[in-house]
Amino acid sequence: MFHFAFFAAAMVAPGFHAPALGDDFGSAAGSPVGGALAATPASAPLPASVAASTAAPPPVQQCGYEVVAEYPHDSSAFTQGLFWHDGHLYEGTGQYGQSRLSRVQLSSGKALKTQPLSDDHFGEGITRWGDQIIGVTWRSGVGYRWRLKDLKPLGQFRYEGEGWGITMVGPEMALSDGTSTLRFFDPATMAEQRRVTVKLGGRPIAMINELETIQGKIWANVWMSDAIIRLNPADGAIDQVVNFSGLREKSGAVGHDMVLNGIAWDDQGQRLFVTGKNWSKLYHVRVTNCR
Ligand SMILES: [Ca+2]
Repeated sequence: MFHFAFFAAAMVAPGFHAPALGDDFGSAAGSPVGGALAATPASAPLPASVAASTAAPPPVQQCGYEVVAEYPHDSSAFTQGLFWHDGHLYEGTGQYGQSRLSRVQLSSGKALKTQPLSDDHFGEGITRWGDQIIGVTWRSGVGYRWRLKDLKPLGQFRYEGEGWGITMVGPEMALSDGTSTLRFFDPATMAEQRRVTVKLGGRPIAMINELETIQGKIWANVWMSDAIIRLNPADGAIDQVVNFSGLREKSGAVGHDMVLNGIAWDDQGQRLFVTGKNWSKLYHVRVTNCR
């Protein structure tokens, strides 16, 4: 039977204060979703016209994980953005007065170079666009551009609403803002191009947080949960959920804010890295047992 028990566990986490998430996941965990998916084999043959007109939600794979390797992670880093480029991790962190962008050495977890944000900006997601790094902030409506090679600040831009996670998907920059909506921008002008609603079995899923583009799909943390979802950037439909239950405990994280957040993909080495806010470990993980 299709179930999302680990979402329920996240909903009752100490300090949890986001009933909207519970509503969404409560719906997703109910039998209508499971029944619909269980009754729809992945290979169900549908005429193209029917498939297009009904827009049935895709089957959703559930997966586990295994740890391939663990590395040190700066436990003062309130991880909000993470990506891999050319042999190094890049990390953006939050908290007022402590937000920064860093180039990080994988083996030591040490910052090789750091650039602070303004004290009145709460840092959020970061992504690479060519020879720039773009970053957003939580509630100030201000984004940053830095030069990739030396993290030199290149300027700022403005956007509407909150900033949570960002990732480049082809020529577009996807932005999450804590709702179920992903907005897509032209990274040159920051003009909004389009929006999608992230959905699981046809139901919106909110609290979409840190993002990563892997082989054309968007992977995302879901705030206050141990789940990482994979979705189609064209329509927002989730087609895979990876349950990272146990990793937070393994890392030694105990605070209620110290949740799984931060996904980086090393395309050349085909390595997936995950960590969490103020965790002392960063993990190279492999997704396993999908069903
Ligand atoms: Ca990322």
